[in-house]
This record gives sequence, structure tokens and C-alpha cells, in this order.
Amino acid sequence: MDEVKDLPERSRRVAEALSALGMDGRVRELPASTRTAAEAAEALGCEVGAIANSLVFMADGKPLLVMTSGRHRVDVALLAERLGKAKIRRARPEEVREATGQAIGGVAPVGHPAPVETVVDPALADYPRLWAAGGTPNTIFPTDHAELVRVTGGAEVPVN
Ligand code: 5CA
Repeated sequence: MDEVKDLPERSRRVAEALSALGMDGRVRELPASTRTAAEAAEALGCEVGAIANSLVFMADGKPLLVMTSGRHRVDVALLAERLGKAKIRRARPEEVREATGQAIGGVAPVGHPAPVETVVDPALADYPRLWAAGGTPNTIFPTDHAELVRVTGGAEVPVN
């Protein structure tokens, strides 16, 4: 069993954030890549829809974290309309790092240097157990929809 001290630095931060937020899930490091939802589902033996992707966008110049089911693609035009934003675009890798302290493929819902406005895909409620990235491309932790909404303060808005 992985101890927090054995995790990579970026995941240790996430593990600490989980504890501070009263979350029970433990961050684990897998031997296989969990960089994408498909790879994570394969490594875990779960449905791709039960992977909670943490996608970073720039919405009118500010970072926006969108927690989506791995079975969904975000429709940025529709999401902008629903959130009352003029424009939403995919964040560049350096913008992702700045907003989250993490790299694409390992972005976690928590453990960021400062709070990031968050949207949670209601489709995530279809799965009793979700897996989200734990700060690096081969770390993950278990959670669920209600917990994600609680800890991110996210707005439940359909993403497509
Ligand atoms: N570790 C998994 C979930 S456990 C994970 O992080 N999945 S993810 O979907 O949240 O992150 C990978 C996603 O990052 C890719 O599906 C893709 O949508 C996005 N991505 C990949 N390359 C870039 C890039 N250059 N700029 C912005 N986003 C990218």
C-alpha cells in the first residue's frame, strides 16, 4: 500500500488536500499510465464514464476547471452560453500548470495553489464510484459526484 510520503510531490499535495477536505479516498500510483480517461479506465477496469476528467479551460481570461465524465466531450460554445461567459477555450499547457500546479494528464480536482472556478458534469452522478487524477499522469483517487461538488464548490452544469 502506498504511503503518502512515497507519492510524487505533486500527488502528495493532492493527498494532503483530500485529508484537509475530509475526503476518504486515498491517492494511488499505478504502474500503468492513467493520462487519459481511456487509459485510466483500462488500468482500473472501470467504465470510461466513471473517470472524472479535470479539464482546464480559459473563460474570459480566467481559468475554469470542468470535471466531466470520461464519456463526454465539452461543447465550449454551449458551456459559455450556459455560464454567461463570452468565450471559453482550452487552456494551454503553461496555463494549466499555473492555475493548478499540475500538468495535463494529471490535473486533480483539488490541491491547487488558489481556488479555481469549477463546473461539475451532472453525468458523473450516474456512477456510484468515480476516479479522478491525483496530480500526475499515473496517480488516481476514488471519489463520487456529491463529494466533487462539495469540495470544488462546483456548479452542476451540463457540458454538452
Ligand atoms: N488522468 C486522467 C483522468 S484519471 C486525465 O487527466 N484525463 S483528462 O482528460 O483530464 O486529461 C487529459 C486531457 O487533457 C486530454 O483528454 C485532453 O483533452 C487534454 N489535453 C491534452 N493535451 C492538451 C493540450 N496540449 N492542451 C490542452 N489540453 C490538452
